[in-house]
Amino acid sequence: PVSFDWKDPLNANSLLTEEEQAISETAESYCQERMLPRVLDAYRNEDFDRKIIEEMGELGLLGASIKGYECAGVSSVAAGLVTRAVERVDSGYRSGYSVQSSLAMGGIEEFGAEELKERLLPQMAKGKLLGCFGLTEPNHGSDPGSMESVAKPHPSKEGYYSLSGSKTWITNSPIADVLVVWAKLQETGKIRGFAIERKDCPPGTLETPAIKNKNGLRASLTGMILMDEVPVRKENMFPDIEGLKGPFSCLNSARYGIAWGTMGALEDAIARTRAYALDRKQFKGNPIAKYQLVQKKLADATTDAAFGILAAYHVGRLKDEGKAAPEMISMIKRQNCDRALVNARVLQEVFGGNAVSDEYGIGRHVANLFVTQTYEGQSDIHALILGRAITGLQAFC
Ligand code: TGC
Ligand code: FAD
Repeated sequence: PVSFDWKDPLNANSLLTEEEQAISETAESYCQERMLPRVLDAYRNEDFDRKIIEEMGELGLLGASIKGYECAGVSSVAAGLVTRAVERVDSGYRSGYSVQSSLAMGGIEEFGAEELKERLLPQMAKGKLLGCFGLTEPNHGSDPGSMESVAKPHPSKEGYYSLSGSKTWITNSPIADVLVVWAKLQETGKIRGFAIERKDCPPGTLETPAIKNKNGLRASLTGMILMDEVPVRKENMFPDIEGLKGPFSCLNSARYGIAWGTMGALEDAIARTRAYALDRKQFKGNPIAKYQLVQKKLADATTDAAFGILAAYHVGRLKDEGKAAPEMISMIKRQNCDRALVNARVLQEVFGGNAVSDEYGIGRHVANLFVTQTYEGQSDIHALILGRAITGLQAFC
């Protein structure tokens, strides 16, 4: 008879090409051997080791699905497998990775002028330049279309725009070299994308203070972007895209990645819980894994992870065929983030009092997964995107 593997219950591995399996193995080994030993201290100290991005660059994992510009040009499924490997360790590390790969590099690749791509992307692929993506503002999160950041011709520098405004909750911003920022062009009132290069900003025009004391995603750096007449070369504005379509196109790739990533976090929560439940004995020396209520928690979580992986895999294949509608991505982003959070929270109970110790890792996943459910479109916002597609009626306002 065919045997059942609780680590891959529906044999999703059999759907992968040899190249995808090899990329997944490279990413999993790196993440388990090099990232995992760092995460507990990083989480405790709210610290992100920038060397991680350079190490991932050396392995060819950054911007992995981009073709050209010294990027690997792998399939969307392979890129998803890397994301899953990183988030198996920690959602914060996956955030730093996703923002670099999908939002900053992805945005520049999709919309930047050729000169900008050639200048920045190879350096970003090596991890020598770190990117961030500024869409959210203090007064406009779910509704970025109302943003207040503004770009206008620079009053004293010919060939430059001047950007003013503030962005908040921006992953990587405190140490980013390249800041992809969305602002309204004053002349037209339309949203445009700009690649700000920190090295070109005169003192006092750009500040990126860190947001400290987070109660989740502590292994990722988050900050603001405060712009006071930041000069940006006209060539650094994305030439042919205006409106929300620009940032949302970048978000399609990042949201797709989160659908894979959160399944990695859930799989790690399952593995940790299974090991703990087999080891911990209560009532007549029985391992708690023997009890039906504990087994149901593991069965529910394992089923949701297996379904979530197949859904992400399927949308990845459609994406490469140009057949993935944004609503499909909303569906898997919402479902996988929600199910990862709900299941991790239930699995946490299996650890009893030890769940409260950060040594067991489960509480870290629960706190992180709340954030994944919130950023890149909070789950209820994705429900409304789906509701609009189902009914033809928009319920946002
Ligand atoms: P709406 O009328 O729906 O759309 C405006 C224009 O945008 C186009 N569009 C899309 N294009 C491509 N892909 C998509 N997914 C698109 N969604 C919309 C649309 O076709 C339209 O184009 P056009 O040419 O007709 O102008 O705009 P709305 O203002 O009604 O939007 C409502 C809503 C709720 C859907 C949207 O604002 C939304 O998704 N809100 C959520 C905000 C969000 O996701 N923010 C993410 C910030 S980045 C982040 O969180 C990074 S965390 C990363 C990490 O650390 O891992
Ligand atoms: P709000 O928009 O104020 O929403 C609050 C609540 O109201 C939510 O539950 C929402 O679903 C609900 N709500 C809002 N409108 C409606 C409606 N019409 N109908 C029903 N319910 C509604 N942003 C970036 O641009 N770049 C980044 O790199 C980035 N990184 C982040 C990292 C972290 C750690 C965090 C926490 C956030 C990050 N964000 C980033 C911001 C993130 O995308 C926003 O927090 C998110 O989009 C929600 O916006 P908000 O926080 O302003 O919440």
